[in-house]
Amino acid sequence: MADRLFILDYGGGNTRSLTNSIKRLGYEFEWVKEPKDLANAEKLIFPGVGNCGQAVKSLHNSGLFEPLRQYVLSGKPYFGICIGMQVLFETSAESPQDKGFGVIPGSAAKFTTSAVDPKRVPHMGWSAARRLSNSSQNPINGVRDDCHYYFVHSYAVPYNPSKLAGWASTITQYGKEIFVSSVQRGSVLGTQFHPEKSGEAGLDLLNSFLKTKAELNPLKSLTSYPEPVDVELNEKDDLVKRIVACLDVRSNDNGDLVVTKGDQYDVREDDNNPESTDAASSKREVRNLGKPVELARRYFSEGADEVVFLNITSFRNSPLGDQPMLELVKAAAETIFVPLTIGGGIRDMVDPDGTRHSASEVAHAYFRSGADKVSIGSDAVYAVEELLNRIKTNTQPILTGQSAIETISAGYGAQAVVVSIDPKRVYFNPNSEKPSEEHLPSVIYGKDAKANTTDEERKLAWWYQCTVQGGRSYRDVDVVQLAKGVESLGAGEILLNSIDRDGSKRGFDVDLIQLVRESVSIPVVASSGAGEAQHFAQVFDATNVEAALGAGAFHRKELPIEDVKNDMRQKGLKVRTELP
Ligand code: 1PR
Repeated sequence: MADRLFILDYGGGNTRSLTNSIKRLGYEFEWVKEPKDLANAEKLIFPGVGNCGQAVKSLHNSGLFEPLRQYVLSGKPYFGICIGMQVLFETSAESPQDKGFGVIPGSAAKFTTSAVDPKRVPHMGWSAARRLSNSSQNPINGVRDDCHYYFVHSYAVPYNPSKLAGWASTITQYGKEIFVSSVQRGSVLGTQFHPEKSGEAGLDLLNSFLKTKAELNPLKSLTSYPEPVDVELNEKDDLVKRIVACLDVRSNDNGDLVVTKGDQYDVREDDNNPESTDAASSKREVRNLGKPVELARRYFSEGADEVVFLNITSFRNSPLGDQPMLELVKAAAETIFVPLTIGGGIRDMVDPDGTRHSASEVAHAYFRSGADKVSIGSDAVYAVEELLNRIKTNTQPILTGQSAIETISAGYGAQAVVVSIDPKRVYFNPNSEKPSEEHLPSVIYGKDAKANTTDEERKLAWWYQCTVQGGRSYRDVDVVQLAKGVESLGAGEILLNSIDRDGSKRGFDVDLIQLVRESVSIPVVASSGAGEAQHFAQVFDATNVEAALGAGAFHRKELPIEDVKNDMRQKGLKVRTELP
């Protein structure tokens, strides 16, 4: 008989991924709704997402803070995930006034970025969790040295050997900082990473916790502490490069949701019979490359590190509650245990009956359906246009806090907000023309361009103009302005597409990727143009970008994800390994 498992949902973010993982492992669970439920819990998981201070405040407001602290002290099996681990410590610099349980000495601090340690914050991606030689071998702790786990956080507890001996179980190096990636003492376990989003390795870890018979190990009865263990900084940190599978989704002419794929954002097939005068035979069908959830499941099983769904049909006639993409995300989250991003239509909306929904409400609906991140396209361009105008006219406050990026980032953390950029090259003759002053930072001269550049292009120069509505409308904003603008508004990551390279299989626009990556300090996902395995290693080597995305070549089964990863391994790039 399995132990009575309870999950504590403080209303933060996406608990659906965790419950889907537990169901996939074949266990039942109950929700902690009020303090008295903790008395019935034989095992407890606290999945924390987003802001530590908000989690602590929620626990106080619901009267759960002290009962939960007593549960942990009692030594009953506890698994704290991300914030659920940080709350075991004394405080977090994220909100020093909101004290944690203080069960473990120490505090979480924000990652630092500097010239000598130019890492991107948040730490968003897959890293190793290296087991300390003095960590206990308790079967409840299934963290493995030979796998990678998914992290998404801006704060972490620095590793202090003497202070944390007996608690720190694994450490992880990010940039030039070594932090505690998991803790365990007796039956109390915590991970900074998200096992419910860490593929089979994460499921295996959850299973170790769930299948190990509950033992009561009151913390005050545990009196022995191992000798502290020092850890040296490695030349390279533990972060691996991410391979992202992207599914552009739209309804076909029969109203079914299909995976489609643009060729320079044109998602319709070539004319079947262009000479024909018969409308039916020359009608250009929406490319149909498969069923969204089925295809996404295939990519998960093939080793995709992340899945992105981009809804390129805004379902204007559907109220928020009936958005077809919500059902799609729910279905995908049931069997895909890596991060899910949903983009397209993340903006203020009005139901057909006139009910208004803020962008934050729209995002909340997707988070509760199982999405980890939302991606904002058009609205981000409009927000940056307004920001640039406020700066130009010195209209205070410069940051109003009203944009979709700002409200969602404030509510769910920067790591939950991706901005999708759809730029188009604007060529000009460098000998006789040039763009307006403000766009000069986004100019590339063909003679200096890197890989994948034609002779014709070498004679020219170009800047990158941003578009909205899927490339249908051009705006007077360039990629550098947009990238810097969305970062200042609170975006946590940039999905950098290229209309020119979309569907071309010519390789990524390396110049664009490098230009944008050097203008921000948040992670960038290279997108558009992948056609061969070597295109991925090429863009990682040329730009050191955190992640690279494929779509058409994956959908048409021309390029297995495993081939991409093998090519990267052969070239010395760090790639996620699944369970051996
Ligand atoms: O403006 O917030 O509603 O968001 C709309 C979203 O839909 C944006 O992320 C925008 O990029 C996307 N989108 C809109 N129209 C299209 C289209 O193709 N007609 N898809 C579209 C853009 C870009 C990538 C693509 C890569 C890789 N797709 O998703 O998959 O270019 O392709 P490849 O590997 O085949 O070369 P909003």
